[in-house]
Amino acid sequence: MSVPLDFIFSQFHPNLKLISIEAFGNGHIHVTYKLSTQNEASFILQKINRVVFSNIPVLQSNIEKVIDHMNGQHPNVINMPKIFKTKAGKSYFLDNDGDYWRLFSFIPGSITYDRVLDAGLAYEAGKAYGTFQEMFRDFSPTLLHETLPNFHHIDNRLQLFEISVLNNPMNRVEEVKNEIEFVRSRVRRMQRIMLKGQAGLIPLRITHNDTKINNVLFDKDDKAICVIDLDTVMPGYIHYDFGDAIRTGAASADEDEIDLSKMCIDLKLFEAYSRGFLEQTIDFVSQEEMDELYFAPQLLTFIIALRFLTDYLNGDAYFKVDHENHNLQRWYAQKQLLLSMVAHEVEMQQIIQQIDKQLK
Ligand code: GN1
Ligand code: MG
Repeated sequence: MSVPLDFIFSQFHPNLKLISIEAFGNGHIHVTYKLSTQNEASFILQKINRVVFSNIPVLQSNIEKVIDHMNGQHPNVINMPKIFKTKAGKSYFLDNDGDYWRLFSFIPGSITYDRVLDAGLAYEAGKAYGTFQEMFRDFSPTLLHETLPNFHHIDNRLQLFEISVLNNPMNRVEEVKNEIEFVRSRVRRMQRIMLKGQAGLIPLRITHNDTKINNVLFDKDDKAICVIDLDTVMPGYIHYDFGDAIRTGAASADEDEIDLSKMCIDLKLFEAYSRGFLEQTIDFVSQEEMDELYFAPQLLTFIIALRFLTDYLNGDAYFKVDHENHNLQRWYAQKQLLLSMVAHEVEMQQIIQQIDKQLK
């Protein structure tokens, strides 16, 4: 039997009484609830996915360091959610079922969007993730543990994919053999950023690594407050953050859109996001990094599409799914988005070059 949520909450706040509990957000990894209390304060309670994260104490210690670093050190960051400690002084609670829980404050009035509906929002999101980059510019990567090693490493993702194709645990390979060919035909191009990184042409930075648009908190006037979901803050290339944000922040449809005719890259949103992002980062982005920014959305859309397809082959062991074909549906939507980015890559490159020129 699962442990009651009010008991979990009492480990962090023994004297506060809960008045409501609701399932919250659209994350694919953890189980998230919003809790309200008598005194009107609200909280975010999460059951941490222990299949995905094998060392939760270390994960939590990273997050504490990241939040401490972000708090109060930049004029654009008004407030980060606070992370609470248990009576035992830990930022997580381990229950009798072996599940780990954590509690954050809910920032009153904050909202998230799964998709960007206008250029103003895209600009704000770009500013938020650009500010994140700026804040961690001088942060030593050695202070953070790598929570999910090789997370956006394309060769790692391809290797895991090929293992799933070979093992074929759900007998789904035959059904998707054209999709497997699609992946294999694109491998070479997708290795470019990794190769430049390995050659020392592109620097490792601290990156967020999960820059979905629903990981930005907005206020009621649609101004970005801060970025959340800090589980994957680790060393990475700037392209990982830029690319993944465009994947959800400049797409014309949801991540799992069924009607593929609705899915394309929206160049107006791309322009607005890029402007917001580059305004914050232009002072330290190198020319080599800048030259690959237009391509980064293709890489990250490919990587995450590949992860959805791999998870489909594995029987949906990683991402939460709403139905049997959900991961496959996500794959098709992301593949469509990738094709649209390829079709518009010259325009995307020109947009970056133009903003670069204007800001320098
Ligand atoms: C997961 O938890 P959420 O939904 O913010 C995933 C990301 C994927 C994303 C796809 C730790 O993020 O890497 O890009 O789903 N997070 C992890 O929507 O794997
Ligand atoms: Mg999230």
